[in-house]
Amino acid sequence: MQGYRAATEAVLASGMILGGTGPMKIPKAPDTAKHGAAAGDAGRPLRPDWTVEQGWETYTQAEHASWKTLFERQSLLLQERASSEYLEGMRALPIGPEAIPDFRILSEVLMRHTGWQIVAVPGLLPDEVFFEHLANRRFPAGNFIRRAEELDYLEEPDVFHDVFGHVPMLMNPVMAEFIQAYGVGGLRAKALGGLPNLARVYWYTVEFGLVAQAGGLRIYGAGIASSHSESRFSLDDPSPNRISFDLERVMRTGYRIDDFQETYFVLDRMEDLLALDRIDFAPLYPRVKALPEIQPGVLLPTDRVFSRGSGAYHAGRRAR
Ligand code: HBI
Ligand code: FE
Repeated sequence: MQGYRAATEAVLASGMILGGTGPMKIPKAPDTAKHGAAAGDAGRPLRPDWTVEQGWETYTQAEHASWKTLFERQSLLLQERASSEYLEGMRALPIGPEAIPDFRILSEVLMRHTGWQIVAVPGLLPDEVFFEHLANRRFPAGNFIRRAEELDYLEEPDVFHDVFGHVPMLMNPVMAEFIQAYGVGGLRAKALGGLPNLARVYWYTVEFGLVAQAGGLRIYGAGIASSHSESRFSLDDPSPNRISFDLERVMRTGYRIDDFQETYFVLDRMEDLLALDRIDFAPLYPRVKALPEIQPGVLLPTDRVFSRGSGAYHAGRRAR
């Protein structure tokens, strides 16, 4: 995931669309899009919404084999670690080890359950293009799969991250609602200069969220669910903090783009995300900007702590 985080941050930091007031310019495909030249789509001109054909028929046996390896080792881990909503979504979907799923078939099932579709994209999208899709219940999924030599390293969100990580949660009505609201809110946040703060909410929920369930803490974030190492680290390692989700606290908290998170935010129940849809974020942006930023590893006296981290992992990384 490291590279994916860096790439996401690069899109955010590039400013190519942030703060622009003129007519919407569609930026050139980032250079990294060459990694997204999947399944026979290389060189095809981008559509204005950046979608491409998935090109399902042109995946190679080796690509399906990478999917199978990733699927099998991750399914095993998630049996005991993923939230009930994730596992339920996965059970109801035509996703298995045999082959990379066909987005047309996934979309049919998703559409019936929560009104979402999957559209194929070559890699990271500019924020406004990404938000526009989400606001219309289209989830952009990378159509390429990471190289077999790099099963643990990700330049950009690929089909395994997007489909294995995100799609099961899109079967959940709460998540279905929340991600659409994020798309709408994202378009607004840009105009208000609040995108960096709003992006933290997405990061610490949709990508790296934990939820408290009967058996203990469970994973619902796609960045964790699709990562072999982080699905263990986030739950089992003594190093990270695990604290209760609090909106303004999260909006003030930086995140790691290059490594495991130092702090994970825990929901008491998935339904708590729905409260965020009803909040007007506009007055929150100036308020959280006026308060000090919180470093990713720091605990506050006001935090409700599930587990206080030792910090050993990141301290070790800093010492090197
Ligand atoms: N594009 N394809 C894709 N996937 C993402 O998760 C993504 C993106 N573009 C921008 C982005 N994420 C984030 O920077 C926003 O959520 C802020
Ligand atoms: Fe993601």
